[in-house]
Amino acid sequence: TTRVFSAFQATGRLTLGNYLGAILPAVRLQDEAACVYAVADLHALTVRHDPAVLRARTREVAALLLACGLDRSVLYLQSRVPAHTELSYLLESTAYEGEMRRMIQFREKSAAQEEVRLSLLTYPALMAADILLHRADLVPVGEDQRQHMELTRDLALRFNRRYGETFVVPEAVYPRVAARVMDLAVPTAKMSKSSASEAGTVYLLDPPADIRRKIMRAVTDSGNEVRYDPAGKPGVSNLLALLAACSGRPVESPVHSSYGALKKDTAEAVIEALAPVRERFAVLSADPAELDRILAAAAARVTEETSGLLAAARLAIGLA
Ligand code: AQP
Repeated sequence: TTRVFSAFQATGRLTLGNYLGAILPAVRLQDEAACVYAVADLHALTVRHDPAVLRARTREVAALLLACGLDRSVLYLQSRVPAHTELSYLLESTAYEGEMRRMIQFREKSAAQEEVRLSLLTYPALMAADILLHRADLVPVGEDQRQHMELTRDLALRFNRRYGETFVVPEAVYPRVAARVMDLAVPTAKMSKSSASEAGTVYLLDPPADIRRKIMRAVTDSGNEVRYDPAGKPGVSNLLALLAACSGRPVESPVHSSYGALKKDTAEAVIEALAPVRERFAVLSADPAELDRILAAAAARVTEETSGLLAAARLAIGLA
């Protein structure tokens, strides 16, 4: 059977970008493959954080992923399986410093901070460890992870070549539409959890009125023609992609006579897509003990199922 893995950082509240770029594709893959998903709480330590907030966000992200429909997969917390950090070290010892410094995400995030944590630089090694630990064939991710996915494949190939066949070389799967959801207020920047622009970011738990307001105020382009053209019309194209992804219809169908009509349709489609998520999240939040039970059982299972791969990697690299 095909094996699927992906992870979601607990750096903030999950956004519509996370949902369309990775969560929805991950939900769909459950029908055809063995799926394992993680809340990447260790990755959340790569930028400034507040311990109490991280703990709360981690649980929120886990409950939200279940509410989104990832309830037919193994869902666990990354930090509960120490194999991730151990394998990450072996991959840090496979990767080169220059490779890490070239990563766009590192360059962008480090430029925006005064104190850059060392873990932000080594982030791609941990991400590669997450994926390779599970011998994943497929990794549903958004476009922003393309460079990290290529590095993951490079590290797997390099390790296999040097030390013997150990890792499965994974393939990324990007969604056909909405692989890169843009910020509604700044349509040339990706919508992001840790973005300063709350007005441009739709969070999965936003009440319908907030979603409607954010989309109705979305920055559009000059002119008035509704046409899918990401380079020339980033704002309008972003709305068309959101509408298509949320309604399951092709981009540019139906045809819209004005930006206003497009915004209205998009807002309603997004609200409708997220309504069941909000409802299921409310039910799950009422029973925190059940969430603990699910996460603990999953971590135990993952620890057991990944011990063989970790042992093989240790042996291959020369640890006695
Ligand atoms: N704007 C986006 N459009 C499409 N997909 C997206 N993803 C993130 N933003 C978009 C995808 O969501 C998955 C989980 O992302 P992550 O938690 O690993 O963090 P990220 O990629 O760094 O995304 P964020 O939301 O911008 O988080 P922060 O602000 O913490 O960096 C990934 O598959 C990602 O591609």
